[in-house]
Amino acid sequence: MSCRVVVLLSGRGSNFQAIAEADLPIEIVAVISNRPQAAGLAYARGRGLTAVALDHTAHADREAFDALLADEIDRHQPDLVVLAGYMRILSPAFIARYEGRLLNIHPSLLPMFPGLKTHERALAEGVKIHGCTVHFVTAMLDHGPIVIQAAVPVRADDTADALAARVLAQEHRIYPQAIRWFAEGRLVNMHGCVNLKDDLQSQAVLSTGTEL
Ligand code: NHR
Ligand code: GAR
Repeated sequence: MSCRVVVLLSGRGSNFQAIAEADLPIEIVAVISNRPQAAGLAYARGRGLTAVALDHTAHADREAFDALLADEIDRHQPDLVVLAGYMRILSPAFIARYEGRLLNIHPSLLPMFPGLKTHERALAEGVKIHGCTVHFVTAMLDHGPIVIQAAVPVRADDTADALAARVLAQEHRIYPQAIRWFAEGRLVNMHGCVNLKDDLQSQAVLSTGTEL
């Protein structure tokens, strides 16, 4: 029985595309966007997937919109909900309903740079390493348990766009990996930290303290 996945997005959908094109043991049962014009929805339709637009601008209050969103998600009975460039903060009631089966990809090495404009802020701080993080979503914005991260160098002449593109290539690598682990039942949450079940290599690394 394969893992039923609902994807939430707001825009371009390149992370969704990377997930859809990876050979994963999942079934994408619906793609939902809060923006009707999102390119990610058109891509979903082109692949013959169920694509749903739920326009948040038609709903004044966040809780009411999130309740409609949850009703739509639940129609598809997902095992996992993935945020792939979903740009709306989710209310606590929504998070409580999906906690433990809700993943996000964030374009920074959390806990550095939670929130928006991460690449601009990384350049402004002069960090030499930047990257991306897949984490379980909790009510505390961008602070849920971390599943996997990837790092990229920051170059002296970088622009936010150049840096974003370097990070994005890594997002497209680590998000499918994290979803594979989830689908295989290999992610174990230990006191707010995620471990990988039966990961002999990292256990060996932990026991010797040597780097990979
Ligand atoms: N919701 C909760 N409760 N917790 C998280 O960790 C969440 C979340 C919703 C989305 C993705 C996130 C990111 O990876 C995410 C994580 C949007 C905003 C934001 O400020 C912040 C973080 C994230 C996504 N959104 C504005 C808002 O008022 C709208 C901005 C816009 O529409 O462009 O919701 O960074
Ligand atoms: C990605 O870089 C993702 O990490 C980021 O938005 C981009 C979406 O691109 N997410 C956030 O900033 C969440 N606040 P995509 O639509 O092409 O996947």
